Amino acid sequence: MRVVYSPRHRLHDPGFEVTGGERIPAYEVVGRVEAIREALDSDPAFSFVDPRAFGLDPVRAVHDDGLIRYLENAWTDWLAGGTGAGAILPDAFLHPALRAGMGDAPEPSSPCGQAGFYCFDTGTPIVPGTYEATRMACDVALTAAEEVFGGEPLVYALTRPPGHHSARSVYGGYCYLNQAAVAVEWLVGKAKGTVAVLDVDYHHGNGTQQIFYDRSDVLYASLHADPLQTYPYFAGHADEIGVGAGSGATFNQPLPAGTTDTGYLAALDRALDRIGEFGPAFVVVSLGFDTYGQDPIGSFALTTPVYHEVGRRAARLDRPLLVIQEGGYDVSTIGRNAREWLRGAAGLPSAFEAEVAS
Ligand code: OKP
Ligand code: ZN
Repeated sequence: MRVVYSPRHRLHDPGFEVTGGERIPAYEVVGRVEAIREALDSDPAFSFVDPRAFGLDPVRAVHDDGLIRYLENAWTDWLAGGTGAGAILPDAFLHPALRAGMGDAPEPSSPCGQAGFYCFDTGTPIVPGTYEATRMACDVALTAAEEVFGGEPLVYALTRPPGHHSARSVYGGYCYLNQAAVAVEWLVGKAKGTVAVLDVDYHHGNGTQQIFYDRSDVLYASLHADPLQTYPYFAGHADEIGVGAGSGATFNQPLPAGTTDTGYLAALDRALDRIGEFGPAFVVVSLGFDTYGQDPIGSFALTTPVYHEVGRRAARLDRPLLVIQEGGYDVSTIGRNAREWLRGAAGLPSAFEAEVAS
């Protein structure tokens, strides 16, 4: 199985986030993707491929030009603004109620104001290499999409930062550009057919949902922690089903804290049934391992063997699978969990069970 990977994800490494009123060490670290790379590198079932450059057009197809321009220039403008801070985080947000009944606010020229105009949380700092890394994540996902379009049945885009929280014109949730959405839109254009997204990250992919909410040619199906209790808080409810032509093409299953392998697989089967009925030309998986029982920010109780089974069931859709890495923050287990998922999807036996038995 081909794995598209670039070491340039390392350019993005803020080192901290602000969560619940505290400045804490970042969960979204370089070591996450490096742990996965090492786990796959030791297994001859996986071969690594370098990304190719696709330029900005596929990114422009899903993101607002203002957001792209902001991410490209944010660091230079921040330095010119002279605050001296080593990372960009907003100090005010464009909360919709602030302008209720008053129409749209113009984009500020102040670097801090711009950050609040384009960002929705305090967990997603911009540092000097952020734009290059998020652009690279798009090229990695697009290269994997091209391989799948060319006939590969299963390709893995080993990306960070993640992307599924970034919407058409706003970023957040450790995400900047939404590489899964970029790849989906590219595949829709190439295939002149439909694409389904299976989002199995612990968090709801509010960005991907928003980008395709009115679209009948992209089904978004997600299993995630209940947004009433869990980030991103404001999207991912079961009654969000899409709008207009896209009505019925969004399928959310919020799951309770403590969700076990059994409960998870039952929800997965409902999502897979929906995808099967939709009959897409391609399936794009937003893959997260923050559903794992030991994940430091998740509340589910999944075990390593279930990832092999989830991959196996996704492959039973019998559609080409483009798998894109999103979250998962337990660096000590993310490598083996990813290897299990992908081996399951490839129809290969579990490597973990063999290791436990020996
Ligand atoms: C990105 B991905 C909870 C804070 C949550 C942001 C989480 C972003 C997850 N106290 N912070 O979906 O894995
Ligand atoms: Zn997540």
